[in-house]
Amino acid sequence: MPQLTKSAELFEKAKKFIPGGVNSPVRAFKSVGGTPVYMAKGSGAYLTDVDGNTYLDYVGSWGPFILGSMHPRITAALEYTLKNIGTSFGTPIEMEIEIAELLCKIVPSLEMVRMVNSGTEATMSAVRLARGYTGRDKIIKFEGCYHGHGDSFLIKAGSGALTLGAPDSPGVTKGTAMDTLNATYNDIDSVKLLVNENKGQIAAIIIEPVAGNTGVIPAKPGFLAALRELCDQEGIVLIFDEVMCGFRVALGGAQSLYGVTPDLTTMGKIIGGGLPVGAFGGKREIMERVAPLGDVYQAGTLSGNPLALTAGLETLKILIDENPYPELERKAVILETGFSDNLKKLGLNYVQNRVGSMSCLFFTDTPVVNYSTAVTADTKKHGKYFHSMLDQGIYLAPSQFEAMFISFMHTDEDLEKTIKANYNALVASGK
Ligand code: KE4
Repeated sequence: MPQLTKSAELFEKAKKFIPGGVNSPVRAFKSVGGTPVYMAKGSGAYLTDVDGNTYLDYVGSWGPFILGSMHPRITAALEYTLKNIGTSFGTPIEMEIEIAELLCKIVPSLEMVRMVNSGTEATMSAVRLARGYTGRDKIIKFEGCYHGHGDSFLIKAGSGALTLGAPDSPGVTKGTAMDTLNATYNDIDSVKLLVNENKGQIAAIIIEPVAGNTGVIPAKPGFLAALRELCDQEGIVLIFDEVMCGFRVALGGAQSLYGVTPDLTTMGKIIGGGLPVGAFGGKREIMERVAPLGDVYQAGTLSGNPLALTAGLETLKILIDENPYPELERKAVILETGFSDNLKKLGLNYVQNRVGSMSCLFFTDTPVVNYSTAVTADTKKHGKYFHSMLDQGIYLAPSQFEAMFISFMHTDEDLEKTIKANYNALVASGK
């Protein structure tokens, strides 16, 4: 059982100066209880906390660390930039062209791309662009999906909003909320109903093509293609929010895995390699509406800064050079199989959803295909499970409605250790 003395002291102090003691709500351990663990060092698949306890890391900074943290090539590239280039100029730099060209080569939907500093900036900008391009106001999102904390998205949102039981946020005006419609994930009829009720008013449909903020929910076969067809028929901009699943489930993201090409794609996490980077891009005809070429305004002081792009570029180059995806799939299957063997031994029918190296163990025996089936999970049992795993040195997302990420640095021994801990934690969580 790790001693969390220093973490507890720091958390008490943090709460004096920072709302809830954290700079992002889902870190606060609210839904699992207990004290958030203050990390002091990350290396590869491991984290070390301020009390000196080490953990196997399955959060990976919420997705960026597909290669593990502090990858030697990325740290070397950052050192070079710091010594020889600089952190930010607020001017165009060559690296911006390099990453834009590379992204357009890798991601099927990208003909042009704009760099920003977070996933939220990417999704906010993509929706504003779709509204500007179509001249329409409404958007359709999916209950439980999370697209960052932009006002238009905090309506039946996932991730931390769902974790805290506040999927709708105060502060979002009625005018904004009325332009956001929520459909049911994996239910094309629910989308068609909204489209028909709002004929000619829908600017965009935005979806996580692999939902990762309601736990992990794969799109059912044919669902994404049906969305594509509907958007083509209705002149609606189809936006794939690949902030989490992009470069995670495949180098070209979910759109390359499923063979469905959106009009716009939003990106983040992995393309920053642990530094703040987001991006949105897609069809040239749409992207040409972005200022200063077009009239849809979007801007950012630190967009495309040399330091963040260095980490992002090096990450992408490693993914291209080393193609970690087959090995990530092999490791993910080991973990999934180990967990399901444990569930069988214990006579438990909990549900596991997985796409590539992102997965979720739901504490429910109901197949999880959308928000309403995800929330049948027993969050109290999940909380006990979480703490038992933490006590055994396994750091998971402190929420039932988040994903578990395997990195290229997790070894088979690490996976075996995790499977053993999973058995003990399932016992501890109670039948
Ligand atoms: P950021 O603004 O947090 O960089 O990205 C927002 C975002 C947009 N789209 C998707 C699909 C996302 O998953 C996210 C952010 N993901 C959460 C984790 N589920 C970030 C963790 C947090 O909020 O602290």
